[in-house]
Amino acid sequence: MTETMIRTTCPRDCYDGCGIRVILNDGEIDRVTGDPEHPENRGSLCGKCTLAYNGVWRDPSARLLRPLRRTGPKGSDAFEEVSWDDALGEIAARLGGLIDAGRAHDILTAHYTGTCSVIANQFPMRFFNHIGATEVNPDSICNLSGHVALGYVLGESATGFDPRTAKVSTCLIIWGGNPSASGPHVNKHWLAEFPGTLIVIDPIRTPTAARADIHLRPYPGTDATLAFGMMHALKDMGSLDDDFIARHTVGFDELSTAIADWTPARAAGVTGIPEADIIHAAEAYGAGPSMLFLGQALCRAPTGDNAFRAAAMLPAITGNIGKPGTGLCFLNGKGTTRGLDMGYVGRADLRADAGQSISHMDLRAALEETPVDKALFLWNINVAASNPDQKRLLAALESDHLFTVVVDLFLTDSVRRADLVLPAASFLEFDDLVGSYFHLSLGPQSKAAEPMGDALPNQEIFRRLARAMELNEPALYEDDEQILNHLLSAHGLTFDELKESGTVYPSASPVILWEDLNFPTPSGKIELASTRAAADGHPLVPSAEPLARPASGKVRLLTPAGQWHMNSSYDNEPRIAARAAEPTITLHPVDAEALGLAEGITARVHNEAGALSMRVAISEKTLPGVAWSPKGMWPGRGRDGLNVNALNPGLRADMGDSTALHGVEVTLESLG
Ligand SMILES: Nc1nc2c(c(=O)[nH]1)N[C@H]1C(S)=C(S)[C@@H](COP(=O)(O)OP(=O)(O)OC[C@H]3O[C@@H](n4cnc5c(=O)[nH]c(N)nc54)[C@H](O)[C@@H]3O)O[C@H]1N2
Ligand SMILES: Nc1nc2c(c(=O)[nH]1)N[C@H]1C(S)=C(S)[C@@H](COP(=O)(O)OP(=O)(O)OC[C@H]3O[C@@H](n4cnc5c(=O)[nH]c(N)nc54)[C@H](O)[C@@H]3O)O[C@H]1N2
Ligand SMILES: [Mo]
Repeated sequence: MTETMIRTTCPRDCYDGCGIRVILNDGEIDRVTGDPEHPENRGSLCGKCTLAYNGVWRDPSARLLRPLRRTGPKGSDAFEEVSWDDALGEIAARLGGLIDAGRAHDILTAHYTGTCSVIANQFPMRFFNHIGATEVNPDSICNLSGHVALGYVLGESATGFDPRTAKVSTCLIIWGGNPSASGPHVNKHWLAEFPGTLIVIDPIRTPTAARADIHLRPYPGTDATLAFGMMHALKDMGSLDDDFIARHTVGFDELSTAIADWTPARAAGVTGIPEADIIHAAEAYGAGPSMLFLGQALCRAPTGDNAFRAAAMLPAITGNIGKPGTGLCFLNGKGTTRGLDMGYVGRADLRADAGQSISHMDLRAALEETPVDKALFLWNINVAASNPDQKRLLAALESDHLFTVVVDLFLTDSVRRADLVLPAASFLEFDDLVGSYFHLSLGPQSKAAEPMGDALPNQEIFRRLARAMELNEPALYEDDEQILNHLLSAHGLTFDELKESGTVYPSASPVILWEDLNFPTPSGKIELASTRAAADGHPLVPSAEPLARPASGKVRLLTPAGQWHMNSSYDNEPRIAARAAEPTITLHPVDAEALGLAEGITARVHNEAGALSMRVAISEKTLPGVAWSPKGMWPGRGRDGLNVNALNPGLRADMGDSTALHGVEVTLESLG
């Protein structure tokens, strides 16, 4: 046997962007492992990807291999195999009918980050832009509120810090993020090597929080108050950078007035964090150079944007931006921080008009609204598992009036409710380009095997659909190689060269982002007070006001990323499903006692959106009044045919019509 190796990159929705080695025996994939030469994962892959990529992702009995047409009621799993020509012909006829009737906007497309490789993630939008479909705003299911909030403060949200500059930093705050699950190699290497004081702000004692020098545990929704308490302390201890404030910010006077009332003692009363810890954290951050890592959970609350804006004031008033070892990072965009022409891939300009867009918070209602004979096209997403108001959404997806097409690798709960199912090729089966949204790297996604069965990469599916619809726009047919080389030309690279080298850093030495301190805000400065926010109906400066605590008898339910899933992906990997066999809710001992709930019993967890039966676990890793149950289970595997999103009524954040799922409140009762 001859062993060969192909270098590729993990395209999951994860901070890491790991380097992968695919080991082949006589040309067949033998195993998928971490690349020892990759600077960030250094030879290992996380547990979940190791299991899935060497399990269900390469298991033909689990993968969708052929296009399928529904033959029984929606949700009954009655499908027959059909040819690509027949499947695409039927889809073309249905979509064409709506377009000819002047109803292109009744074709809804929802997609997100099932794969984050550039072409498979964006190219299909050329098709939907060209036909004038309604796009369900992708970020509204995840973090749109954070983008809007940072937009007011900095002018844009996808330029953070280069993690490589951490070497000279003396303090790092991770606020509302849990890399131990959401970026396992960021946690394992980058955080472990961080030279300064680590502060984690999270109600839950996650493994990342457990390794912190200072773990601040605010009651969820009180983060803005904490930020104000810290700003007050920074001012008291003389740690504000007056020169930086004068030259590079606007609105300090307004902010200063708001800070004056919020002594650390008062903030302690609201957040539940001891006053001394707030002062201690402010001291460490104020000493600097300091970094701020804004996790995505911080913006997922009914007052999340306000919290996001408030937290983003810290670097501005202490001058911790634009210098080595400083900055604030939400996400690093591939266009903003690596010069890739991302607009070229999805081509928003192919839209004849401004185009319609709705929020994921409104998807269920849009499907229920008349006219009900809409078309829904899902790709890179599993709305049946990930979206709010799950019970009603599943019912809406089962309507016979709706024409649904789903592109996926597996028979998910969304696929089970489709009229036509199109099998997608996996990342091991086609070439593409991957860029981490944390590290400033670019890696090749390299084809290591032929697509399984008749599966096709997303981009090829939409080229063929365009052909079936006889669309004339040449951009709908551009091939991958041309797109990849266009993108990489910014760095004088070809895709073949990238495949040869594996992951590269377009800039060999650490980059100081925002070094010129020119911000694309109306004032060109950091806007502590934002007239644009005010014009949009938001406060001029963020407010310290917390989100009200749940009424007595209720607890706040947090459902963040878990270690063994990737959103809902991997729940069909048997070795992962075995670890999360039962939906479990973790309560603080104080709540468990008050509610009369013992470890291991089943509780009915409910609110206005729905009800679930869940196993009770009891632990001090949560706070009193806070329940914890990571996302990820497929609803069809749950006892009630539902997962935690049955408990989310579709709460909205205070900006961007974006999800506020960490604002959910529930009541629990023992089922014995
Ligand atoms: N309760 C709760 N709900 C949440 C969240 C939470 O924290 N708590 N988080 C929210 C967030 S942040 C997000 S981003 C969303 C994510 O939610 P989704 O975007 O629904 O993510 P996944 O559940 O991973 O579904 C992605 C699907 O894409 C498929 N896929 C993978 N590769 C490909 C490919 O190449 N082509 C195609 N066509 N399909 C592919 C996978 O098999 C999978 O079924 O969930 C949101 N929902
Ligand atoms: N293993 C794994 N990795 C993933 C994902 C996954 O599902 N599984 N999902 C990916 C996606 S789509 C995303 S968007 C990212 C998200 O990853 P992160 O940015 O890490 O965000 P979350 O996992 O939602 O939540 C992180 C932490 O915020 C805390 N938190 C919740 N509410 C509050 C609050 O009000 N205040 C504060 N201070 N903290 C709060 C939670 O307890 C949790 O520990 O992860 C990505 N990586
Ligand atoms: Mo996300």
